[in-house]
Amino acid sequence: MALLTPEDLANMTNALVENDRLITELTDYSLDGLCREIYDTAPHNEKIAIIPITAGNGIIGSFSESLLFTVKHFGMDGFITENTDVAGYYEAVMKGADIILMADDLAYIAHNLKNGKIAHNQICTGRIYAEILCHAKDYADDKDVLVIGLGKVGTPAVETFLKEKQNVYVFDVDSKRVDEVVSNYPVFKYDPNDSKTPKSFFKIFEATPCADTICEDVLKQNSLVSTPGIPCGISGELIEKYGIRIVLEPLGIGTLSMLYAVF
Ligand code: NAD
Ligand code: 2YH
Repeated sequence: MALLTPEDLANMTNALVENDRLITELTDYSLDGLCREIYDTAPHNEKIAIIPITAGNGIIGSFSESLLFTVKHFGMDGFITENTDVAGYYEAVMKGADIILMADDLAYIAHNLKNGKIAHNQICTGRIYAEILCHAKDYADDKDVLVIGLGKVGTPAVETFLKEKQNVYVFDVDSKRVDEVVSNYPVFKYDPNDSKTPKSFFKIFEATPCADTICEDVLKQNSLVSTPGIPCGISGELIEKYGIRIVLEPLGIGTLSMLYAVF
């Protein structure tokens, strides 16, 4: 399990604002507008409590602050509890929280205490980054999408692409995982040696913990890359050479998706 670091979050506020601007340009929906569209939900003045959790590797500098920035940036009401863990949970409830956000090393969840809905970051992150590719206007005619990384974020992305009637080509460094996904879903193995497989793609989704997973061969001029993977899977050199447009941000996009999943 890859853990976020304070360095990953250093530029998070600018990245969220910049990605929201790009998503609006690509889809005609602001990020919160797109979440509203895909979940068919909306905020109703919920009070959102963010509880720092010390379990495992402990508190990550800027993690809670980045969540609070996301909440406030999209016009919602939130606070970070003064206490951590169970005492923080008690404090959140006593202060009238409607929704709890909290993460340990294994799971980052949103739980709506009023309606009982619960959301997991990996599922909601895969979903929103996939939906961004599906809603990108200039890329709507081409239904082929390459998914790199078939883990806990990549798999819900595959499910989202299938729901959105895309032709899904999958790749993972773990060939057993590729075989599992190909046998469980109507998707194709990405195989550049097979004449029926597209060699390059306008739409690429990446969710791995590795750099340089997106190689030159799979790129077209102006491909759109939607990637929650940390670190970034494509080099700055390739981004420039192919005029790649890239949606990539370490925490806020997935967090907003989780909140709309529980409204
Ligand atoms: P995971 O471990 O469940 O899955 C990662 C998958 O990538 C695995 O199947 C692995 O075999 C594959 N992989 C590893 N190296 C590869 C390579 N070189 N080429 C192709 N496939 C490769 O991890 P996850 O929970 O799905 O998370 C994936 C990434 O997304 C991590 O970097 C995580 O930190 C990040 N993440 C980001 C956000 C966000 O908001 N930006 C949210 C959640 C997770
Ligand atoms: O970053 C993580 C894990 N990768 C789980 C999220 C799944 N994508 N957890 C964050 C831990 C936060 C810490 N406990 C805190 O500051 O509260």
